[in-house]
Amino acid sequence: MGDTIFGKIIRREIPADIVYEDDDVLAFRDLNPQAPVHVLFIPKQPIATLNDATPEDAALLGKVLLAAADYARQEGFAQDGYRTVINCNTHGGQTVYHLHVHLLAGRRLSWPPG
Ligand code: DGP
Repeated sequence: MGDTIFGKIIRREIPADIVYEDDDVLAFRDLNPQAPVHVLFIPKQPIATLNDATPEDAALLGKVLLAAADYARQEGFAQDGYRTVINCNTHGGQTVYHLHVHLLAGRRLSWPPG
């Protein structure tokens, strides 16, 4: 599994605005925010894309999603709502090949995406 910029963030080799961490999950603010709140939730154990996830990763992926939902509740925007996105490969717009969940909030988001 190739290392990515997110591996460097996990290992504190490069800085990031970390907002949540537990044994399995790390969350930090996106460098290029697309909404007033834009946080990336990642498994510390890297999975390149959603295509690479296996049934053994089910609990880990669940933890990543639940961490995002907990964060939304704690930050007070769960009721207004938010969007979670996992981009996969080229057509999905994935640029960092360490699976991550985008959590976008703080404004009404348009749908469908472009
Ligand atoms: P995606 O396009 O789905 O692969 O999203 C990758 C996101 O990662 C993109 O929104 C920008 C963000 N990003 C890339 N490099 C860095 C970095 O070094 N630090 C932080 N905080 N975010 C980054």
